[in-house]
Amino acid sequence: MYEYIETSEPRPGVGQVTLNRPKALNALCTPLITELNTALQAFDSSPSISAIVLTGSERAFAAGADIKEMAPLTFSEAYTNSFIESWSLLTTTIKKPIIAAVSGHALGGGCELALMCDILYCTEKANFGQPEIKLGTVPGAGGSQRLTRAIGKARAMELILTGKNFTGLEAGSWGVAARTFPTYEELMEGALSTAETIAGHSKVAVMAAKEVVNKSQDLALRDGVEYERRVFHSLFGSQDQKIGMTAFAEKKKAEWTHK
Ligand code: CO8
Repeated sequence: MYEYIETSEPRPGVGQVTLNRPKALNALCTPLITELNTALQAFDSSPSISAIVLTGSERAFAAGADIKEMAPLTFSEAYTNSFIESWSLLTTTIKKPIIAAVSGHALGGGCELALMCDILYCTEKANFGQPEIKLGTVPGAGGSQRLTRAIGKARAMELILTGKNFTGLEAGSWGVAARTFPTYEELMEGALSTAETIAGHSKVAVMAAKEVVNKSQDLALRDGVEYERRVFHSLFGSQDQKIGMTAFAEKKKAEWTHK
């Protein structure tokens, strides 16, 4: 069905998208991004899926946007065709949480794709970086903004101006990665098991939780707290809030209706 990605449902409630363009180290050509968006939208609207894992191979999560595709692009082509705008679907439209499981190279657009996800897990040896400066350009899919928010201006400026890479261990110690793992197998087990834990909760509450946490990146604190309270109030209208709190009071396991 797909040429550049694979999809599967490896655990109950969990959808997995695996970037699969091994000859180009999962370089993110436009058809790959189109397939990725289609797969993410399918999982987002599937009633049986509650959480998504996005991964690549052991060798490469993604080695960046496709340099060979970009090399001949002109300004007017990029501008009039809104080049890379479709990448932002992951951050604007998808309501279910996405866990990036990063092993190997996550460079340029690959690093940016991982940073767009809601939780980032990686191997200790993962190879992150924004090397665009070495290609005569700058990050174009949010790297200068998301990396800077994640690790602070001093480190982000140094990395983006030098084009130097950073390791998975550094990503963990700087707070880019929520967890790091010694091996690829442990990484995948960790990502799938976290996704399964999330999928065991009320889908309505999970989607609302993703929404409010992400708002903290866009809104001032006072507006964000107000936004959170509105969403919190609105969840009193869900069946799952009644089910969850009643089950606690009755010392029973909550049986979610996801409504
Ligand atoms: N684009 C296209 N092809 C690539 C890319 C890429 N980003 N990365 C690797 N490949 C290809 C290589 O050309 C090679 O193909 P071939 O066998 O036909 O020569 C194949 O993948 C294997 O690569 P290498 O032989 O180079 O493998 P190595 O193990 O020696 O090196 C590296 C691995 C270090 C990852 C190396 O391939 C490399 O430096 N790649 C480029 C990394 C990079 O600069 N990435 C940033 C790209 S710019 C970017 O992402 C801007 C984002 C802007 C927003 C998004 C816009 C869409």
